[in-house]
Amino acid sequence: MSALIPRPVTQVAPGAVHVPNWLTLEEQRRLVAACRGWAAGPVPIRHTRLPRGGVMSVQTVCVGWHWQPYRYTRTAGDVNGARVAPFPHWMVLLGRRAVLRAYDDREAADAYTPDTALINFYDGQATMGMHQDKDEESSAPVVSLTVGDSCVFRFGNTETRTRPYTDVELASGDLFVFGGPSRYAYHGVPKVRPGTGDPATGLRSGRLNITMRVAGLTDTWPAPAAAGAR
Ligand SMILES: O=C(O)CCC(=O)C(=O)O
Repeated sequence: MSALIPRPVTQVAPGAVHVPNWLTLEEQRRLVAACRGWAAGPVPIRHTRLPRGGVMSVQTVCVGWHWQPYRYTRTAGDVNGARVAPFPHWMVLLGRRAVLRAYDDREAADAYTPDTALINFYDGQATMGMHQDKDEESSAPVVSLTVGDSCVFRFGNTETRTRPYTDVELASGDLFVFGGPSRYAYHGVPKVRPGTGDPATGLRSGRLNITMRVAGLTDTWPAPAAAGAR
């Protein structure tokens, strides 16, 4: 029923834009297939352990750079020590298209070169608390894609994890970009709506979220993969 109600493109806050139904079904299928591959390795998808002993309810796998609280590395020392899968060029192009669609700014889109993505899988119970994405050295926008079940995406302000915030319904295929004055806004996912996804995406249940970012880091030399190989 809700698919019959058009959902307009909305600027949720300055620099924060929600574009419903941005990905085609075929693009969603390809993303699911790619994420399934990355979930298997070289660094398998896992529940991230937090420094104070907690475990995140979402499962996460990274490409390009590996995120662990609260830094990026090339190798996943907190999982299996392997180097993360490279960030594919097709995702750079997808990120540029996303920025162009959200901001209608060709220069900003052409300059956007994401080099890391966090791929989060939410089962029906998983949530994500309000937080800022601030482990990146770059303030380039974050591009967020949803595939599978819908969720409530809470988008707040840059000062506090509490109100004021806006609850946005993110559905399969939706794009959300936050940059500029909203780049460091607190955000989170208080609720996933089980059973709302279309199995034709290849995801039978749960929600997949892909956030592309610019880590803005440079490799140290020798690169981790080459270290010790003399
Ligand atoms: O799942 C989402 O939509 C948000 C994910 C997120 O906030 C993050 O990965 O930092």
